[in-house]
Amino acid sequence: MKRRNFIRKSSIGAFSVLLGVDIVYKELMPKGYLPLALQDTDPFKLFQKDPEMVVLNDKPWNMEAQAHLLNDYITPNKYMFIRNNGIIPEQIDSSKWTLKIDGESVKTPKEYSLKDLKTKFKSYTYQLTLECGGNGRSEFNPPAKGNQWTIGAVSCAKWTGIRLKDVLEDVGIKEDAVYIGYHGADIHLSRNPNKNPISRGAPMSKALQEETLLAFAMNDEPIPIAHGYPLRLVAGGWPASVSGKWLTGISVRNKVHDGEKMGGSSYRVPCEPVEPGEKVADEDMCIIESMPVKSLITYPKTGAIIKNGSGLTIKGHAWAGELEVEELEYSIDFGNSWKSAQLKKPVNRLAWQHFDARVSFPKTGYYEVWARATDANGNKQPMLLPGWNPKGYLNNACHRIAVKVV
Ligand SMILES: Nc1nc2c(c(=O)[nH]1)N[C@H]1C(S)=C(S)[C@@H](COP(=O)(O)O)O[C@H]1N2
Ligand SMILES: [Mo]
Repeated sequence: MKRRNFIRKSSIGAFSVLLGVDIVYKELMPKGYLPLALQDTDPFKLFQKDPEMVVLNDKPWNMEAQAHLLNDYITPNKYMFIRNNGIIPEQIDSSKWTLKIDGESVKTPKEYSLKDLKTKFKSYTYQLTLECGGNGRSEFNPPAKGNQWTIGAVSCAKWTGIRLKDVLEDVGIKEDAVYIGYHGADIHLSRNPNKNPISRGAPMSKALQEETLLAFAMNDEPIPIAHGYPLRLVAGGWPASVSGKWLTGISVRNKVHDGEKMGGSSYRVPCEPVEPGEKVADEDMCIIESMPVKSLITYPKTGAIIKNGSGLTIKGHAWAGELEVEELEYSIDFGNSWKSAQLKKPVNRLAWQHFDARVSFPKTGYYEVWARATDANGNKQPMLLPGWNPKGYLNNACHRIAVKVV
């Protein structure tokens, strides 16, 4: 890791952005002095993330949770994965922040200040599941390039903001609108100002949903810097790459948005299943929309030791993109037989659902507990790996934990 280089290249202003606060007395610091928080430590972890979060890359910053850290119904800031494609904006002045709505399919482009957005439109709060399309990538074979996410690139925080649909209505959109694309203030890794790290989007049907927000708060506080302060598009249930951070613009398009990471194998999978390792032509790739049914056992932590005869209560969450999860089953015999867990309804559409079950084990020994969710259309999670695809997206295999009964 070349953290030192990263720090030397940045300015004190950028440090403050990373820390989320101003460095008081910065003008009194000896020349060339590097504050402790910016030396060998990772600024996200020191004040914002739990030390148990796993850093996958620091250029750009990417970190994931471990299953047992995600036990809360509402994911707290410190356990939320970070996925950045570029460099976090180095100067953020929320008093000057604007959102521009433009594109072929708006009648007249319009620009709003943050204050306009907050005062002109009604606010809503929803808990929304955000899962990176590449969550679970590390299991694919042949291996797929990219962050080697295991299971921790998923969160379900509480987001507060205004409806994108209310803003689009205020601007006035044309009948030929088919897609929206977002623009963020982050910086390309090459620092070339003409390049965008990412600019993705979604069809109008998703853009106009009640739960699709322009959010300014997460878990009742301003959105943390790493998660898109001061404004973020949040589209729950779809690959989290649709939820643009540090949002400066939305383009309403008369065709499928063609921004960075909308084409090739980015967030796209073969429309029909292929052999592992097979080359797939561009026109045979389809954009990922709703995420597949999935679940996570968040209690106990894998490796738990249980006293014989005492039994165990397992806990976790299940989610299924646009759909509700209908059933959650668990198995202690490697998937030979399954029992139903208790599954709660979601607090709102697109929020994950909690489950728990009282598990008993027949005798001492090693066991694995597997969880399998079924969505409202009857789709079940595969027990092991689902279909291979070039970038290793959509791994919704059953989550498993190991336990020893002694
Ligand atoms: N502007 C911008 N928005 C972005 C990204 C990014 O790099 N830049 N990454 C996307 C991807 S791929 C994911 S998975 C989510 C991660 O959100 P989080 O870091 O808040 O968990 O943000 C999405 N929005
Ligand atoms: Mo992602």
